Amino acid sequence: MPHRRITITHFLISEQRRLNRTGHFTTLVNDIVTACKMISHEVNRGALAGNLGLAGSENIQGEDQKKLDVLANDLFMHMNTFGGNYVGMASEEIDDVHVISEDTHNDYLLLFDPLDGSSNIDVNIGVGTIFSVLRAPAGVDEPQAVDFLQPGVRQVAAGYATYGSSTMLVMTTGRGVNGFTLDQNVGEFILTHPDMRIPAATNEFSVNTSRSRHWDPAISRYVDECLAGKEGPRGKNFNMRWVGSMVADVHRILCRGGAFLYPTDAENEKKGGKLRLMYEANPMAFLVEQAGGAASTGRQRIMDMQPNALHQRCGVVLGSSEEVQRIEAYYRELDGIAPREAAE
Ligand code: AHM
Ligand code: MG
Repeated sequence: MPHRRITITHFLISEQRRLNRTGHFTTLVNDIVTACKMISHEVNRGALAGNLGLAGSENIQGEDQKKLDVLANDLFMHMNTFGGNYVGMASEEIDDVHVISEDTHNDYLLLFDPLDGSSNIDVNIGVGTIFSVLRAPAGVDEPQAVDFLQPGVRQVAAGYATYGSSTMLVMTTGRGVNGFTLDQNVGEFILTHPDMRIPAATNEFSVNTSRSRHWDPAISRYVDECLAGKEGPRGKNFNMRWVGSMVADVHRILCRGGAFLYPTDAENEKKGGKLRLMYEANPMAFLVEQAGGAASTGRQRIMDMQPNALHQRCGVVLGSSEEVQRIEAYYRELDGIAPREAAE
């Protein structure tokens, strides 16, 4: 019934009442929500607003920025500055931390990838925004990069907006994962996917197989076994999906399970991998774990990693817990480490 719908603001207020908290955090999330609505609008207008194509600049990682990368970054920074919730921000698209000097009640640090999956923008495939919120260390009002280098277990909130066939916002504050769909007519995110859960078992995996010649034997073994299907060691057929926008691939996994792999390999290991720990791996790991899944580099739980640089990259293996554990077991075997049961 339309009049019984729960908006994201109402959802946050009821959480706030239940946990006896102040409204501070609700205003913080509201600014993220508004920024995502504005980015959604710009992504939707696409070519009509002249938003497609290159911006003619490079980001810190030497990647060509798209016009929408730059626009989304500006929108996200602007919308989240005014509310006075943060002492600083860090973005995949900016070199250094952005200090917010306005004298307000700010306690938090915001990290984000303003437009994930940029290579899909110009071909009208789903893209998204990923965010992660950390508490600023006590007494810090002019944060340096080191203040952001907190392990993922310290995140107080994380989520993403996906600009796909509909716009959704999926988030966690450490008490499960909830998904909201943007009602474009009303301009509100409505709770449509309460308590999202990832099944422990799956028969779907997600990996860019064009990189298979660079993979570690542990990843090759896992994928080969999936491809062998019913006749192979897994004894069942697997399906494969790779959108090439992490937001879209992880969203599918939160909806129906699966394993997502972007491992370090022989070609990307000098950079540490492909995906960014602070803007992509940690927030997605928080969501996936909160939904009952697992998130690992293959050798270590992602959220336990001590970051050493703002734009650090890492290997990512996440999704249905049985698959992630299987891949971790293959890595242990490769590294000559005793299986977990025997080691503990
Ligand atoms: P981006 O943040 O520059 O868009 O890069 C991250 C994206 C992920 O969304 C996606 O999983 C991956 O890069 C795709 O990489 P590839 O093009 O190698 O398949
Ligand atoms: Mg990205």
